[in-house]
Amino acid sequence: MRTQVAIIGAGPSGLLLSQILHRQGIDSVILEQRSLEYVLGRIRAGVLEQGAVKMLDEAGVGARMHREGLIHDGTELCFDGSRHRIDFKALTGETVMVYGQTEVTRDLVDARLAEGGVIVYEAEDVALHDFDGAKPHVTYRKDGVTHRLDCDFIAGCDGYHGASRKAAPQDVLKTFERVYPFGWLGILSETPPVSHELIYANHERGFALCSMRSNVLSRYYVQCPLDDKVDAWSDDRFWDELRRRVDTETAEALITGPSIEKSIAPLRSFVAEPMKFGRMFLVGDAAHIVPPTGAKGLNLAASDVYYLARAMIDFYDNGSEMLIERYSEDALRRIWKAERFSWWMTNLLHTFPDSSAFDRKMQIAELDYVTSSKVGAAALAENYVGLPY
Ligand code: RFL
Ligand code: PHB
Repeated sequence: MRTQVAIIGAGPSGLLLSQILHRQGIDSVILEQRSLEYVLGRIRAGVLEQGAVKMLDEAGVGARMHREGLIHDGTELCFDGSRHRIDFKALTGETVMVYGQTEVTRDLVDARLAEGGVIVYEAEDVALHDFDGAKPHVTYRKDGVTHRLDCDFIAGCDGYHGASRKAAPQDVLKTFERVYPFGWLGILSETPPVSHELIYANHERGFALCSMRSNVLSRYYVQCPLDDKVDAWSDDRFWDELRRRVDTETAEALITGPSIEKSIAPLRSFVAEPMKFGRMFLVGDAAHIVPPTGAKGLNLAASDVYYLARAMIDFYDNGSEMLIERYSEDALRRIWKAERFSWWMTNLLHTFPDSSAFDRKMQIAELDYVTSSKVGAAALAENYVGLPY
């Protein structure tokens, strides 16, 4: 089999890249190690920046998002027992869109399949070859048979644990990492959200977040020790802990119900440099991870796709390799700023096991500054709605 771009991974970055290239007449094949049901079962990100919304529109998959997504003009920070609003719209002129990653993925899969796109699910032992030259290829096994896919470029969109980053020459690859000493325990429940905007709460017992997927589906998180087991958290224990970490009004307004999903995610900051190795590119989580506090993971995947699709379109339309050569540099400039913001939000809002009474006072002083100074609030808002591409 031959294609122009071999894409490893059918998560949001692989699907979005394939769809945008297709609309510009560039052919791709996606190889995904899991099944479609497995990919759609993962509950992950929930907040889209305007840049990501624009990318989905340009990919021709924005209709349902605009119908069902919730536009948020601001968010609330809760500390010392009260809530303080950050007005994104007034501070930056921009808003964010609450629309789950599962829905984004579903819309992209539907579009790819409707337009004749090839996604090979349950592709095993995907291996990348010869990307240091002009004729790369990928091999994989499907139903016990080994296949070969020849291509011009390989896009490694296969997430943090994928094969692409591992295939990069390890003497060239540099990695930067911070592992945080806690996780987020998240639940999804078929209850109306407690507030029409997200509430990020700093509390000495640990961080909490009130989020949502729709007007009838809520997503809540509490910070928990890394070694906690999901089974140790009954729904009642979760709701009690959440109530203790938010202000009284929010705690009293909270409508609880049985959880329909419950999981613990570790928090990590990670960047791999460079993101280009000859004719192979790393995209999205394959190259970088952010802690979810700034809601940047999925949005960074979209901006990587923007830079890579632009470069490939320029290559096929004009024969120019200039943007291809610059992909890593262009993408990393934006990535490091999102890494900084996510790290800053994480430090501001979480309780660290070794933090002192002084550290706690610093957090409260900074939260007070951010919520009472227009400049402080604007810096948070500008980063949250997303820096320009
Ligand atoms: P994905 O979504 O991980 O997709 C990668 C795809 O590649 C497949 N794959 C392979 N395919 C073929 N061969 C191999 N060897 C392969 N290895 C892996 C995988 O099965 C998968 O389908 O990466 P992508 O597309 O770059 O998208 C990135 C986003 O998914 C990610 O940034 C966010 O979901 C991060 N994230 C969150 N971001 C937020 O903004 N807000 C959140 O609340 C949030 N929660 C989360 C998250 C990520 C989590 N992970 C990675 C465990 C919660 C979790 C639990
Ligand atoms: C979510 O709804 O899952 C969500 C929202 C905002 C975040 C992280 C996760 O910062």
